[in-house]
Amino acid sequence: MFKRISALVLAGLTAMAVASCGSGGGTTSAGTSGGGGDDSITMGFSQVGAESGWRTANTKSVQDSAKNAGITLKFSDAQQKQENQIKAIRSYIQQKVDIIAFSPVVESGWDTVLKEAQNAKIPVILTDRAVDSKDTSLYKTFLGSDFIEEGKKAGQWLVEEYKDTKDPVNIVELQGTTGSAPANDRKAGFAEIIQADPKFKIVASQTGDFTRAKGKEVMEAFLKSTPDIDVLYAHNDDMGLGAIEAIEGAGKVPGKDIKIITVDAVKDGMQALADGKINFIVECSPLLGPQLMDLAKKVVKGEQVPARVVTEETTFTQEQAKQVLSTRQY
Ligand code: GYE
Repeated sequence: MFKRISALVLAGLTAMAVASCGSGGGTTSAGTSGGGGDDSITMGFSQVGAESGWRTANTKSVQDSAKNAGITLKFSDAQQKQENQIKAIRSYIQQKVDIIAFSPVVESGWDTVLKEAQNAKIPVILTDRAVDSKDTSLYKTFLGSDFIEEGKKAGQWLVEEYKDTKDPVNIVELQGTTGSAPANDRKAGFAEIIQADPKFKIVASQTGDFTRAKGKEVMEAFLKSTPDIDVLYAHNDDMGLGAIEAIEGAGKVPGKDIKIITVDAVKDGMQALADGKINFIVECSPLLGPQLMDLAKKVVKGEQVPARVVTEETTFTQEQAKQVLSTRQY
């Protein structure tokens, strides 16, 4: 699988890829690595977008780790559009990269393009988000968090927090990108835990597309349409932070009048948690780069890798956030 192809040729092909991705609005850039030589690995990486603090940290982790591992990275940003990701993957196939890694924006609709990569004998690694393809031979491994577990942890905190009351607890939910693995799974994990007690009621649930702007907009609508909101469960920090602006704008106190649970634990989220505006954060680590590069090297060499690599994560209360805030990397 090692390519005897010079950096110059690769650069030329990358320029072609930029042209072919152009109409879809995606951006492509080639990172150069210190590796070089005949046995250097070229990875084509299709990123979801730049929708959140998590994503920015994830992109940096992938780019830095490729450099450190001596892997030449061709990186493209799909701006949260599946069609852009499919175009990017097709262009990586054309360029005969050694390996393709991508974080699928949604779960469905990947079989055709993954089959094309398989036919071209280019291995694929899923990173961060999963696909729902029945044929698991279409990818070598899936590296990322257990999103169901994250949803469960959010639910468990809520159950504990309200254990002494029998009154109804009205919850609004800001979902991530519709059809994405983290939105589907964080919703399902949370629902599974809270359904054990009928006092917990999800009174409104809508997508905020994992962005601050959408989180704010949807929370404003919730505040107008839904009286007596006790709890907000946001599938990521960014939507939670947008919602905080909406809550303050409505003259309510986030963290007190409305309790807030989010997922990710990026710096801005952790700051809001330490400030008492968020009540609990379930961590989801974006620092997948080093593990991704290790797996890529093994896969290119033809070594066996585990079918699933799960990231280790924790949770944070307000007190814990105060303690770790200064050392947070992202
Ligand atoms: O939680 C969110 C991002 O796929 C785990 O995507 C990722 C999610 C993350 O936009 O902030």
